[in-house]
Amino acid sequence: HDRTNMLPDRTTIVHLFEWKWRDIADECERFLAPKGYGGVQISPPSENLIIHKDGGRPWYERYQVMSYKLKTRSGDEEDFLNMTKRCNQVGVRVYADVVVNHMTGDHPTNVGTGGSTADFKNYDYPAVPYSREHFHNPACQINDYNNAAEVRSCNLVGLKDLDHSKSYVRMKIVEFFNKLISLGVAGFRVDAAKHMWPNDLGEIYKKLNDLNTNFGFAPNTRPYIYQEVIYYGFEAITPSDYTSLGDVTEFKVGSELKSVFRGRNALKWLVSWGEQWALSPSDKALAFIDNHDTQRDHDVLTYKESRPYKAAIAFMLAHPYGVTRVMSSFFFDNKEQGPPMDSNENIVSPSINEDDTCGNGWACEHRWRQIYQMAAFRNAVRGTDVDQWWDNGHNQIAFSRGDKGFIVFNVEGQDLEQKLQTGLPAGDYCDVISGKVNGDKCTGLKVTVDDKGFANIHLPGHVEDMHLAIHVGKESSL
Ligand code: QV4
Ligand code: CA
Repeated sequence: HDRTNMLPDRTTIVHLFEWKWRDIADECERFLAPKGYGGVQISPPSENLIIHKDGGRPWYERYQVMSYKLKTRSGDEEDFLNMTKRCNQVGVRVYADVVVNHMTGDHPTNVGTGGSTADFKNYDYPAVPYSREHFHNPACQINDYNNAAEVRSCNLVGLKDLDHSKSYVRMKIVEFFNKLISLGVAGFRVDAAKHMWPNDLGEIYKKLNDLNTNFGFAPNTRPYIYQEVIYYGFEAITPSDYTSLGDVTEFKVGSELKSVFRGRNALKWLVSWGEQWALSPSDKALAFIDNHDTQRDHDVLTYKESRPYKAAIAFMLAHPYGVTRVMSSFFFDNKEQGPPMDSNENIVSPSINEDDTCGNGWACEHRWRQIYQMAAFRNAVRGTDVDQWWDNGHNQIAFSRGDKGFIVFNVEGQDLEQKLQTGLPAGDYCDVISGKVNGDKCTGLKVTVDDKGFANIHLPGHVEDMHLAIHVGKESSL
């Protein structure tokens, strides 16, 4: 077992953004486990403020906390337990998004998804309970990200900022985390970690229970903690302030690979991908291409730009750097738009199409063949290093992962036509990007590796995907 608490042959977390707990349970059984995904990051399970805007329910209401009751539009505590039981049963771990830096902002209505109310002007949240003394006082707003104290002790976009130096506040948060541990989670995504003092977080983490052995965890297993610390350089607070406490989200993975796969930075430079690109240490990093914030607010690759997006995800999953997370979205035009809902404002479940994709407004990137088969690639090559690096000096590269897998990218208009050393045992392999092994038939490109490990690779410049990938376990001569 590694620090993530995933099964030893699994590697990748899917963020099922705004999914309902019952749907996640179904998805663990029918798709995530069979395809080899290792975990799922869920939306915040704590009761949130109901917000109506432009006739809808903006997704961000879930980041305005009314109480630590487990009642949201994703489900209640019974649904939560149903999810953790069924997901863990099939070996898929659950990571909860925990929002504990703050409660809500000021708002004209004050009812939560669990029926709790609050008096915002008086900082009164009776369902926790929290009152004025539990928040930073006097209140201030974050304006200057070069001022660490302001970033940590003032309000983030008007959200009332908890004072974690208070032992009572820490205790309430520890109770909340331990409740989730008792219900079978494997770890936490700590929202807005940058806005909390590392020492206070350390005190909280120390008091967390070991994971619940009733859900298949070994005795003495610690929760996997990855902390949201946005950093692109040039700020007072750095991810390294938090790496002694747990992992950190590495936002530069998405920003750097965006430039590369849009053709604005040569692929050959990826030979030194990792810490040499000023990324956090690999054994402390949660790597991802986009998340629910950056897909709305930043110029990153998303499902909307699918060709380079799939290639960037493939590179991330093929490379040993970090713990990897894949985003799974609902379609949106307006950045505040919440998940698909019915006339009673209940979230609508994704429907599942014949070809594995989703309907009802869900993008389900994790179900795209080019993505889920790369999660399986990562599982197959785990424990190996990057080897057999090849590049054409520009935007065509290839590398192996030991003798387990081999991947090629062509981000140039020109065709790639090369005899390359794959590092793989001789055989006929089925490209997991252009197709898949169906019975004993390969529906995509076939790549024949000779007994010296060489293969003739032909990757045209303008085909559907800019990459191809083969790995052991996916051989097929038909
Ligand atoms: C508004 C004004 C403020 C004003 C305030 C007064 O903009 O200037 O002070 O009213 O009350 C929503 C609105 C925001 C509004 C705020 C308070 O968008 O306009 O402020 O509510 O009512 C999500 C959204 C936010 C949203 C928030 C709460 O992204 O827009 O704010 O939820 O609903 C930094 C942080 C990083 C953070 C990132 C977004 O370092 O930690 O910003 N990322 C995480 C989550 C993110 C979430 C939060 C943190 C907050 O990933 O989704 O914010 O929990 O980079
Ligand atoms: Ca804070």
